[in-house]
Amino acid sequence: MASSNSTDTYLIEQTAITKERALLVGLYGQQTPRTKAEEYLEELALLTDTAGGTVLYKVIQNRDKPHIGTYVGKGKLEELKALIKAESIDIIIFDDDLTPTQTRNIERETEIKVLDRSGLILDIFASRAKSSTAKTQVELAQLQYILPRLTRMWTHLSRQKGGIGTKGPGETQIETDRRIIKTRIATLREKLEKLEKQRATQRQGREKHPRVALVGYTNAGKSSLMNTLVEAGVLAEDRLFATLDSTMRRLEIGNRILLLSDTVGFIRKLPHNLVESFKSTLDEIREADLLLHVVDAASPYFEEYIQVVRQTLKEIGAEDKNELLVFNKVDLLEEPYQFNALQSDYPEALCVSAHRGIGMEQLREALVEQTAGDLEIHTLRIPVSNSRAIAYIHENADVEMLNYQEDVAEIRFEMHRKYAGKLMAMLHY
Ligand SMILES: Nc1nc2c(ncn2[C@@H]2O[C@H](COP(=O)(O)OP(=O)(O)OP(=O)(O)O)[C@@H](O)[C@H]2O)c(=O)[nH]1
Ligand SMILES: [Mg+2]
Repeated sequence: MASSNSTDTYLIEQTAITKERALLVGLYGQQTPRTKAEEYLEELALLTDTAGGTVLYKVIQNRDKPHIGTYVGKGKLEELKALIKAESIDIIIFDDDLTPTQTRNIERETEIKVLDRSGLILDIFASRAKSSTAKTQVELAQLQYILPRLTRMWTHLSRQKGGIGTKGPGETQIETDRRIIKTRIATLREKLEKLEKQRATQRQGREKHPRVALVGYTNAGKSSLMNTLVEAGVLAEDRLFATLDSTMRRLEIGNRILLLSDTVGFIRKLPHNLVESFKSTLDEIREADLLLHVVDAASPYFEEYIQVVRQTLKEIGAEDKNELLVFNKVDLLEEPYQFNALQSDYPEALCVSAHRGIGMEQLREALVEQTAGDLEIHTLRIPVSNSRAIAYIHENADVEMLNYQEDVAEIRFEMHRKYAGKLMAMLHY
């Protein structure tokens, strides 16, 4: 922070090249202490930067609850208007979600673009989505976000899609827009269902190995860790939400094969629509046998991040999974006591550095150990006439030995326990 011109307003930086000159606004009070509110704004600034904007000012106001009509109070809004004029601010971004009324009022008063945290996160997701699935998921989330907020911000979009929804008799523009959006939402849902079916087909045959999903707060180093473990060539960047698509790779450790997936990072106040729309990406997490929870050990806020990740896992119905906690970036810990404190506070966790390759051997061992319970070794004698059961074993297990003795096949294999029930049923026919 370069200087402050009032107790609540900070000048962040004055850069020569400015794209969107942004002003960030948050509140502190009984529920959110000032230091917390400042930390949230810091994160909002990172998000703004990721979206390509330049943060000029951060403003926080002492208010227990947002003003029902304008989020900040009347006096503060006047101050903001003056600041916007004086500094040619292009966009004002709020740390909490705004109601449609608040958005409308603030837009009218300030005459600049108004965005809230969810809207900003959606923008970032939209600009980063590459695969067809990610693009579809983001568009669905955006439309669900826009639907209840239809104000004049939507009118330019409906003009773009002019041909699709011609205005029916007696309908207002907003009703027409709503209809267009609802139709589009239905189409996107159908498309996602189709993509989901394709994914399920591609997945067949890969199921015989235990699955491990990398989860964690955004920027914790999940993709970097995946790259170090399997040389996956996944994009890792000092940006929020570098990863939107899940990537799956085989990880061979000794004679054990695991399937490792990299997934989208979590963040505080992740928009609910986004979590819902990313269902198929998040399925990788729900279907995993083990969650490798990556934590940025060098972040002063890592304890809160752990809670945010666990809370989000709960929201997506993955809270009962086995979890292996891994502190990454330990190369950045400057003092030995920081390292010791981590180890005594989280004795079950591992300390690693994806960059320096520290702790990789222990991590590999832990992965084998923690997924071993999912695999069972069986030796069976099966009549060769039961070709269905034999084929099922070949498809879903690692066959270690196979001997044919007249009309019986003796077979030893390692199989995930989830297939045992179905195999037993086949053997009894
Ligand atoms: N010093 C240090 N930096 C690391 C380490 N691991 C990752 N990083 C850096 O942390 C940043 C984020 O890494 P990513 O691997 O993209 O993190 P991610 O968890 O996949 O992030 P998202 O996909 O955005 O959720 C990058 O700048 C990495 O270079 C580490 O062990 N040490
Ligand atoms: Mg990543």
